[in-house]
Amino acid sequence: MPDPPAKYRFSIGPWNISEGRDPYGPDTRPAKDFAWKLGRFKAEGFDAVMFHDDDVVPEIDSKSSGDVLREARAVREAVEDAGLAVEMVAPRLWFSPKTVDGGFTSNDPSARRYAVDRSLQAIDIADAMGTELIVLWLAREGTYVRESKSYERSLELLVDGVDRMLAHHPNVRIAIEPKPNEPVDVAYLPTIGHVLAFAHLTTDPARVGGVVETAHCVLAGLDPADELEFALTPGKLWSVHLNDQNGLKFDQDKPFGSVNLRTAFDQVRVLERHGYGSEGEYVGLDVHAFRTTTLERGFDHAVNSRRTFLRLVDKVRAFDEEAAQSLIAERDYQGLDQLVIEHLLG
Ligand code: GLO
Ligand code: MG
Repeated sequence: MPDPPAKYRFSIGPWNISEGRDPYGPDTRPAKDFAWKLGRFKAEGFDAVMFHDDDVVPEIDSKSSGDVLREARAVREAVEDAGLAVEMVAPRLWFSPKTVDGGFTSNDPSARRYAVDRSLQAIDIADAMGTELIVLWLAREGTYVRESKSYERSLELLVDGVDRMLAHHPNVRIAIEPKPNEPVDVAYLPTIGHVLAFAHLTTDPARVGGVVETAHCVLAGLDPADELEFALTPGKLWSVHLNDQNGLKFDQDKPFGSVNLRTAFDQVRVLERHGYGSEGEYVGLDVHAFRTTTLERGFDHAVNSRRTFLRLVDKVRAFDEEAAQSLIAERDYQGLDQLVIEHLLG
């Protein structure tokens, strides 16, 4: 197993500085422009930016492919000028009126074509921005009404879509981000287990991996550390979206460690043990400010998540593994449990 990197590198998306809107009320903070966000990212110790295709090129569907790529190159320059890198590009397939019934798995063939075309264009954008990593969060690929679609047919359509993406560029790597629900009732690829099994249905499984997000694991009733390690073991964890989630409710994207510090410790521990980051992977933070947050504090959730991660790295490195091993050998899991708690209490 590789050693953990001497220094972790962090990524964040422009959407992680948001305006506080929820389904019940409007914005609570004014929007900040992209240049301001880049400045904050750099100043607060971030190394790379995660992008949706339309974070790179707003109004993307109304622009020619030449204009899209020109704008992408300009954004790359701005990112590099700010001293940052581009981690990944994700096609935002869930906003368009065309994808109300899903993208790749819509019952409408023109929606399916749109999803594939837009995903291929996202690969061109990634290429222009100097990254090979595409993140695919399949937000609307699932059902509200089970009888409306066949799972088998939907899997075939998803495989076909991903195969076309793989064929589009010889170096592209597709990291699928599983989530069990929201916005759909029941998603087709709800866990990292589904994602890695799915990878083997495609023409080039070596170029299909995963992104694990803490909150999505909690929503699936699973342990985020186990989900991370399931992908780490075969070398398939190509990014992470660390955050937190208070049980089974709407997706919260809380600061990392803010709900369950012990689970956060366990997540950092598996990343450390597997040398995550030593192949250039970033620690992505997919976190949102609380609606109550003021503009002045509008990036603290990200700064705090990064700080908590680094403090937990110290905690993991200072953990008394020898004491843990001897308690394990005695089958004294009660003692082991308290060892972890005392360690976290400091
Ligand atoms: C939502 C997802 C979302 C994705 C992002 C990248 O639940 O976590 O934030 O990570 O759109 O595709
Ligand atoms: Mg995410």
